[in-house]
Amino acid sequence: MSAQRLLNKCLLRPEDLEPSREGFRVVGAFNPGAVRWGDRVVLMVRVAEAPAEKREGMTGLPRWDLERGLTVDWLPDEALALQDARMVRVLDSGMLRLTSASHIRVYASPDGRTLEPIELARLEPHTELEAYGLEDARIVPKADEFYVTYVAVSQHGAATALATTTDFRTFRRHGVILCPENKDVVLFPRRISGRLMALHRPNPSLHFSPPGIWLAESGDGLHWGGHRPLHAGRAEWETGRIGAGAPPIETERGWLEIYHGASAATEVGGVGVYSAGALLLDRDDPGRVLGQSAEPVLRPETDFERGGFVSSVVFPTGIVPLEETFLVYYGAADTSTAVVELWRDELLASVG
Ligand code: MAN
Repeated sequence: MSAQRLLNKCLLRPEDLEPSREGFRVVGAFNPGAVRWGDRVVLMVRVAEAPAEKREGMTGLPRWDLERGLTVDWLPDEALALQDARMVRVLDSGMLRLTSASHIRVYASPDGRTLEPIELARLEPHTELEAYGLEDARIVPKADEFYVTYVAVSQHGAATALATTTDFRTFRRHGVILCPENKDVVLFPRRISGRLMALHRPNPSLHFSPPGIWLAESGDGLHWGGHRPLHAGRAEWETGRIGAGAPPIETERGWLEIYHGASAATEVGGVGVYSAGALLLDRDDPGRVLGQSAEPVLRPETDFERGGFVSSVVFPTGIVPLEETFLVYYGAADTSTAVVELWRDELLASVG
């Protein structure tokens, strides 16, 4: 049984935003990192753009050029094979390209429940390792600053990079911390036995097991080791794809992690259904899984979750604890940013 949804609404849609360049359209404003910041909630939203222009028999593939910024490579349709709405394969080279390129825009919500898209800052690709975009920020507070992990995509693959900030206006960028292909990296909000800990999701090309969530540790947040598998999806709804979602929240019973899982695609060019589940990890040794929700706690149900750039996706990326509830921020259908309020007790009961 899915969790009861208290407040549930779409906070931001592509049509609320202006493209960053002429000749582009915003196709997604989704997968928001979220964190409490004083009285406010900061959202770091992934903004995906695609070429506005249509050319007969051609496909425009966006890319960030180090000198020119957001630009388009036009390729003849017959040189490409469509993988799904998100990417194509270039037949000559066999390599993948994304059909949209993302960057990250920063907003502050006064109450976590409403959003005026007044931009505080923008993170755009600025290295070769970011040429296909910046995606899916996750934010945790650390002493007097915030750590932001995000996906850096390029011809070298999808890697995870780290940025830090104290004010959400300027960011210090530390570069790639986990090499391709690795995304869905979320840090634990405090050190455990003196170590920084992270959940991550390596995606090997040889599959000896279904994709899984791993645990890693670090002294400084830049150098990671102690890698070990934590949870591989075994239930039907999480065997296609899996990954950490929102940063773990500490409760009296352990770390509560809201993650995503996708069912396997049923057709070529299809994408499985993305749902959210809950895991409970030991407080002192998060490598010990204490419980898992038998069923997803959220499945795509509303119109904005079922229809969009990729249909049937709920993709949790941020969480803000309140007294008896959590505000969970998520991407809906790879298109919009949404929030849902869930009972804390119900989530904890779901993990057994
Ligand atoms: C997957 C999806 C896309 C994303 C690419 C690259 O295909 O998560 O949204 O753009 O990976 O990270």
